[in-house]
Amino acid sequence: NGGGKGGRGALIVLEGLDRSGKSSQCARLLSFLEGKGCATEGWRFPDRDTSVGKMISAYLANESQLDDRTIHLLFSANRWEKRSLMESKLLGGTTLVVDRYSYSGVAFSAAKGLDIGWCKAPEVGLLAPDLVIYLDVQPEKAAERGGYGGERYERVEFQKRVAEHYHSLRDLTWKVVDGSLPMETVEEQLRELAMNCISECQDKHLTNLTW
Ligand code: 2DT
Ligand code: MG
Repeated sequence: NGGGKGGRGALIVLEGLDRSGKSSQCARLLSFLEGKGCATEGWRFPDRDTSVGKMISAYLANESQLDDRTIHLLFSANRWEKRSLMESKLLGGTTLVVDRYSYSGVAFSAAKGLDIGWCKAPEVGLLAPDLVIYLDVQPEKAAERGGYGGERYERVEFQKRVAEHYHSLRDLTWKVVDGSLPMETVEEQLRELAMNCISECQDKHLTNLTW
């Protein structure tokens, strides 16, 4: 692993609006860390491969309709079903670079008008990230980036409300990176944040989200 001391891996989460560059930056960070000889895996939520994930994917594609609270709990269940694997990977020394996590869960559902405390409740007890990188891009700018893919939530007015909720979730583990900077500049900042995090968390215990 990163520091070669046999410590645990880091849980690194990337968050941001749709088209903020998360997926591209996750891929770049992953290959950088692999190149450094660091045991790393790229994960994403929703994980559309599980049976819960397939229900979520159908909902996002507008192929099914679900009550707002029901879909919220499915997104959360999709993280819970991966929790034990996540824990064993991290304890085994593998760093996970995760594209979206509980913050997406809360920000997107709260943007629909659900109570934020209610949205946070099912996330309590999931593993707490060591580092959350928020790729900050104006909703209008994100929308200009080659447009959206046509899934549910991909509308600029909705994304503006999501951005406000993301803002209210920021805490000490968050690093806000200006996602409107050139890709290479963003990439460089992420590398440094990730490397620091990996070496710092080796001797730290894993903790749970408390909220
Ligand atoms: P992707 O475009 O990244 O596949 O996300 N979402 C995501 C939620 O509403 N709740 C969640 O818990 C998560 C992880 C964000 C698909 C959409 O799903 C939203 C965008
Ligand atoms: Mg999307």
